[in-house]
Amino acid sequence: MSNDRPADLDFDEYLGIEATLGAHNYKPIDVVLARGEGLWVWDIDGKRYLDCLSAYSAVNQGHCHPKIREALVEQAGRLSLTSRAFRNDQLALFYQEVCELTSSSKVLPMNSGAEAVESAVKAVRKWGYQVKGVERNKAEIIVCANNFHGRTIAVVGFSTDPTARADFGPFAPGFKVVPFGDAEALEAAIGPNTVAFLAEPIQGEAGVIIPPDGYLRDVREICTRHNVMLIFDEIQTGLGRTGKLFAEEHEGVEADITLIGKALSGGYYPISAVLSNSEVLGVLQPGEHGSTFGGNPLACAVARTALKVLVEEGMIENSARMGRYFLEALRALRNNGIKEIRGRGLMIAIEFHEEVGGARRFCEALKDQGILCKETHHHTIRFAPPLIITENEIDWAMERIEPVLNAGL
Ligand code: IF1
Repeated sequence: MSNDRPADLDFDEYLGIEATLGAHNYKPIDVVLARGEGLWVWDIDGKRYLDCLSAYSAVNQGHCHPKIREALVEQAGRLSLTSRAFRNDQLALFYQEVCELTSSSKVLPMNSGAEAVESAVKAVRKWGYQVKGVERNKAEIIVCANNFHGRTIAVVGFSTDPTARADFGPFAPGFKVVPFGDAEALEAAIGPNTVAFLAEPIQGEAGVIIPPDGYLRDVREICTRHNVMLIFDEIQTGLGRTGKLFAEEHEGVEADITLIGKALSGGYYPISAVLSNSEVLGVLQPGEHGSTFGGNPLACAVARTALKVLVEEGMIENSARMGRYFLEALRALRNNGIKEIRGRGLMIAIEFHEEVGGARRFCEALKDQGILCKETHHHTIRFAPPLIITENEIDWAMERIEPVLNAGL
């Protein structure tokens, strides 16, 4: 399918202007995309690619899902933004539908994932002082090594990635780091001022790091026993990515606070949310927290439809089935350059041995074969296609992945 309209610039002009006028805070794969539909995106020359990144799991529903687009356009023609100085006719409906779907009883709507993380940090600190009785300005939150929770100052302040932290200090105090996957280390780190434990159920940016079986159950039990709030950041793992609505469900546990974003709008609009209950979010009083766009009617209308199609079109179940199929196909690859293939649902990664020399060149070669994916932490490729992928399309991808991996190793 060709583009609906000719590109305004040619490839080199796009790259030249970005290099000159844009901050160089990314090193993207050099493809200039112009259109997206479902699994597929097209560049300015009309070349088609299978998207195996899904905008870092923000387009789980597939690119430009027609029903989400329709909701966006319809609402955009009626009312886009009121601020929270007034009420609007979409927010309460979003609250009802997201709470029913996620078994939550209180919601705080924000815009980006990092804002949801920051909002949860503020709420649990206030809960610590006002409910748990922690000494003021002494609240501690425990996080995991190799975490990724966003790019704001407080959040990068508790990152263990030197690249994310270098020369951005000074940072906010009140955070302790423990190894991911080690429940005993968590318990040992809890003190009288601990108010919460914040973790991704599966670490995404770290390279799809799946904790040992039972870890989520263990941290749930430890947090309950010590009256510490358990916060799961499901901004990337949530909304079907791992084959369940939330990754926590793989161990049958329920966090006190669940953070969502990204696919909450199917890639159409920035919206995130802190999902919890009155004990935690009830500590926030008028004027203590907010955001110009938080809970706006356009975001809420889009999110309502994004959640609806996720469930009604069986995307969560498909993620589980196709994840097993994709993992099995990848594990059939016989390459001694591959260190590990891991994943849950359609959150999959291939880690290469260091001597292979990095994963970027495979992403470049796969791009030439019509597959878009992205390396993380140098030696790992992530595969995270939209949750609508079928066996035929995975077969199509494998016909290209195998020769690229074999040629390069
Ligand atoms: C970039 C990474 C992924 C997230 C989790 C919170 C946030 C993210 C688990 C913050 C965001 C994005 C950020 C984006 C690339 C992407 C990413 F590589 F940066 F780490 F997915 F792995 N919690 N992840 O994954 O949400 O504020 O971005 O809406 O910074 O380039 P956000």
